[in-house]
Amino acid sequence: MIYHLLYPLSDTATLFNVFQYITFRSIYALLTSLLLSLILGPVVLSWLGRLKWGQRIQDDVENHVQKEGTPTMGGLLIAAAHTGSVMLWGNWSNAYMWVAMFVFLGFAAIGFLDDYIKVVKRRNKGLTKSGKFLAQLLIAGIAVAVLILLPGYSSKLYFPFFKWLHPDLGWFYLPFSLLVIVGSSNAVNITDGLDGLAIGPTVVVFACLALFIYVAGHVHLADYLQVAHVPGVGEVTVFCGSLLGAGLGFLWFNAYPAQVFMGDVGSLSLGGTIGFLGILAKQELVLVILGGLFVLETLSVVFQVGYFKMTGGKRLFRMAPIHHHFELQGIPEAKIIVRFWILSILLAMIALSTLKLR
Ligand code: 57M
Repeated sequence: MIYHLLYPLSDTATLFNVFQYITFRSIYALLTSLLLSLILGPVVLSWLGRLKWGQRIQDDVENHVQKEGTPTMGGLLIAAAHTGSVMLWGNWSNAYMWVAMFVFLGFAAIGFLDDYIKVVKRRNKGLTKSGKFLAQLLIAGIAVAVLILLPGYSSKLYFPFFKWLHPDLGWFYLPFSLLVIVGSSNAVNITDGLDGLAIGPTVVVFACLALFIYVAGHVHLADYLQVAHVPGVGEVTVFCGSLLGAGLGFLWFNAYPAQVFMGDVGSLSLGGTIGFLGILAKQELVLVILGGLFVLETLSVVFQVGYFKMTGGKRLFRMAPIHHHFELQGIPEAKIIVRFWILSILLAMIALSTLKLR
């Protein structure tokens, strides 16, 4: 809105030219959503508390029992701060921005419904697994179909390290992208089991995705780094900046010991959006490195379940996802969290280095 109101004034005063710059608006989108979440945080927390929308805790990990009743659905705070900031700083005529918003809010709606059934209706299971999965496929499918139909977006798959290799997947790009988006959404959800464990790496990932998307949208930078150029996609950097700010604002309250959990409304929307932004930036494969922490958490569950079935009841880890394994080894929660953050920063650096490696 600010872009549409103030940039036209650059005809009368050149100072207003600054509102056309993506970098400028991304930084202010970040600061706005951060400020919004810090201001709204206490209000949302006491509101969730008054409604008694608190987490019910399974007692299989002993030191989680004390977390009983912690307000959940804090993802609503992220959604409010992010939406407000994007509406203020984004260019409303950019189609990519709207599709990204559709994915974010679509996945948030699925998560909200799941949380609502679990927390408010007090039914343990929430949405059925298949219902949740189908809804995720539907949102992701609509978004990717729109993307493929947009002029300027290609269904080619770009490989890191081998920059000359980019086969066109055609309509096969659709199921491939669905796997990326839905997989990413569920991977972040699985990781969200300790205070700040999901939001910390998510913020790191958004910072890198902002850079990847800016490069993809910039004709000269994309050409220089030999990565895919997607005309118009640079505007989504503002969207990334805003999510980064909203994520940091949420971390303020979710940092150990957490005053609020994000709930599925947060984890599904953030995860789905990470997958979608990776696709927008044409960095689908680099996303495996960038979001490597989420991949490792998911693999720990896959291996745990597989090993359990193969050996007729033996366990590979004390408990999966792997953060529970470390907890049961007696490592303090705060230490596990910070170590996982360190790992996610290292992985992000490796992912960024692919811009220069070939
Ligand atoms: C979400 N939810 C947290 C909170 C958060 C197949 C299997 C791997 C599925 C997995 C599962 O259910 N994952 C989905 C995990 C829960 O957090 C809520 O859920 C939201 C995210 N969806 O925002 O609302 C608990 O996590 C803790 N928490 C924090 N701080 C936070 O900031 O401490 C969350 C956020 C909260 C709180 O205690 O209540 C969760 O872990 O339940 N299942 C599991 O993760 C279970 N693992 C398991 O059963 N492993 C088996 C097999 C199936 C692989 C095995 O190893 O043998 C664990 N779940 C729990 N305890 N609660 C087991 C231990």
